[in-house]
Amino acid sequence: MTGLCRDCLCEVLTPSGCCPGCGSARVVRHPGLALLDIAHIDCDAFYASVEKRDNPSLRDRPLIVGHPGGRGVATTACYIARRFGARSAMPMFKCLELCPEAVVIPPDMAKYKAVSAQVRAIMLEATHRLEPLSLDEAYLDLSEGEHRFARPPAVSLATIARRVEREIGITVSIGLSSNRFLAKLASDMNKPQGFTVIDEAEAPALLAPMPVKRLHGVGAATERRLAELGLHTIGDLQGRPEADLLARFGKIGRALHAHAWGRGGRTISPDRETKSISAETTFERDLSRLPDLARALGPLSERVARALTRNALAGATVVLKLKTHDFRILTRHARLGDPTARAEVIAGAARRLLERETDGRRFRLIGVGMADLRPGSEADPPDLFARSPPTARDAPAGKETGDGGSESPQRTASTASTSGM
Ligand code: TTP
Ligand code: MG
Repeated sequence: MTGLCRDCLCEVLTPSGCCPGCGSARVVRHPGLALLDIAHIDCDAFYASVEKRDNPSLRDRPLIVGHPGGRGVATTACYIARRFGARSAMPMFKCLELCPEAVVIPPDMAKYKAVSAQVRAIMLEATHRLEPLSLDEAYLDLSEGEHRFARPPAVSLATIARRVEREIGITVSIGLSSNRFLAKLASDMNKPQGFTVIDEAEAPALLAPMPVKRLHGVGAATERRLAELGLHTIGDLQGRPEADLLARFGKIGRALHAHAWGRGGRTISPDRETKSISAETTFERDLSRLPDLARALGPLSERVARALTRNALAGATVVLKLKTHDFRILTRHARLGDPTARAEVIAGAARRLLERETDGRRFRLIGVGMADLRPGSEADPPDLFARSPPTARDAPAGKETGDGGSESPQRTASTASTSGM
């Protein structure tokens, strides 16, 4: 099979043009269509698409999902709003400057979670080798399973897209390749309603003109370091020997080299665990004084503690996140003596981290998170003598990145997340 009609799902043998069976123009053609089996599926403008589905009068209007009037970021800009330059993760005020006629709707997380579960259920019918990355995206390994020989992976994927459209009323974009990195890159290339196929042979030429930040793991800091070496495009990276990148960047250098040539891992981990739980808030105005900043820690720690308890987890590392007035993100970590799920312990450690950062700088956002997660049964062993605060063996090294770095700006106020690819 080299061609597939996305509407009637039949094999298309003609080298170009519409589907001879149903006349649809939505035909995917690629020589590797029958062979490639690692996919990435990502819903299009997810929150906005759900809102448009539920209120058809919004369908042809620019829509931004976010808190109106707030200082936070837009969670989603629909594709109409994107024509005006508005983007997901852009500050709300900027989105509305670019697209003043946009309708703004506050997010309804419970609804998006329910839709996410429905999409996931459809994907699970194609394969149980499914690794969700967030509410609206997942990797799928279609190399085995009951349908593998009866149906090529591409047919399973087109079926998923068609069912999501017809049964749930939103659209997805699909990337099909031989590894995770290329599959994710592919799903992003022809949004919305894309179905993009890339094989490893064509990857180097396709990647060469792209900026290095398209590579997984290249945030603002790595991008700067690469730029200092004159490495701006993926093609520039392809020109460097692996040994050179390894010497300069260690293990990351090896991964950069592999990804630049389109190589990457294939392993899909269906049972990937939650790696961190966090909550954050954007202030009405920038704050610099410790008492003002610290006021947010209690409620944030409560939210984190509740999420830990809900998931029967405890955390051994407290993470404080701050965003400076000029949008730089700082993260600081404190390892606890014992894992905890108690809000006051989390807040105490976060406060000690905060004390070191309050030197007059102005911050627009603060977040508290827990990493190094363990089963809840390991939390808070009884302290026989006193309820003294736990010893925080603070890890001195923090991470500092600019916006657009490996850490995404305020995606949602509370998140349970897994690490990247
Ligand atoms: P994305 O898949 O990054 O974006 P999207 O689905 O809105 O648009 P695209 O078509 O480009 O995939 O994120 C999925 C959802 O996650 C998005 O609808 C809302 C939420 N989100 C946030 O809450 N904050 C953010 O900063 C971003 C980027 C996304
Ligand atoms: Mg999406």
